[in-house]
Amino acid sequence: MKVREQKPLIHNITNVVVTNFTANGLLALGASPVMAYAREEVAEMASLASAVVLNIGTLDNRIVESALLAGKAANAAGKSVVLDPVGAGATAYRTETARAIAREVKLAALRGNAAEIAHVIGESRDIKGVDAVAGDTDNVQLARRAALQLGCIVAVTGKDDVVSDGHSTYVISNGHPVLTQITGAGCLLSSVLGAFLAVGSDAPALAAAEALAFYGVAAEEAANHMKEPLPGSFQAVFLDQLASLTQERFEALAQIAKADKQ
Ligand code: ATP
Ligand code: TZP
Ligand code: MG
Ligand code: MG
Repeated sequence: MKVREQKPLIHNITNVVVTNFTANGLLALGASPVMAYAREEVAEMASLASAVVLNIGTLDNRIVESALLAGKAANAAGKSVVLDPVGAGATAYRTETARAIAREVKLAALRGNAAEIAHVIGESRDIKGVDAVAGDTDNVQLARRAALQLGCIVAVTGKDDVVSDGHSTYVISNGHPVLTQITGAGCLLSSVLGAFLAVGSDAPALAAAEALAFYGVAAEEAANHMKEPLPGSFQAVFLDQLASLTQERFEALAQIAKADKQ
């Protein structure tokens, strides 16, 4: 696994809920996390890093300013930027901020639940705080539309995940329902996606699909190692699986299907 070999430095500007879980998850995966928020240093840190992950989970004006500075510095240095638009659609401030970042920063990837992605591209969907409300939305078409509109990879996650760059689209059917009981499962996934994009690929949309599948397989394996996958102990076993899942086991269990008509 290239992330374990290259140990990319991932600069996260994230929320106060998930900071520790994100850092530990990236370390378990084999990447190197750093959280840096001050406007005096974010551009420098973003240029040093292999990828920048921007997350608006607990935003305020200083964070937004830092996110824009870091995103633009990463663009100038040719580093990948991932945006997690946590809660876009829940409040006008979140929606506007996510759209402003997507407008002003050249994103490599946007990752969120269906409601968040829909709101970033000016559509509407039900959202409850930062959590999606289950519905029968067509996430394949949503991911395609969003990717074409924003000109980046879009990952719409939920029971099944969809990754699209507007041309190639993949459906990933790995994962485990207990992930919905862990705050930060999505936020950590956005940072894991940043790590997979940071190590470079000829086919970034496929690399993004592999990031989501790797995460989902690690969750399945963790649950299989437990008598009962309850949220508290699952978190620890899940981190263990991010660290120990082998390439062979991953390839045997990954469920990545191409959604495009052949
Ligand atoms: P939300 O706040 O709506 O839960 P999120 O940002 O936490 O969104 P999710 O969509 O929950 O992100 O995705 C995080 C991980 O959880 C992904 O790997 C996804 O595949 C997985 N996941 C989410 N729901 C399920 C489910 N019902 N069954 C299996 N895996 C799931
Ligand atoms: N409130 C603001 S950010 C946050 C909460 C609960 C964490 C959301 O994390 P995730 O990964 O979307 O579940
Ligand atoms: Mg969640
Ligand atoms: Mg989320």
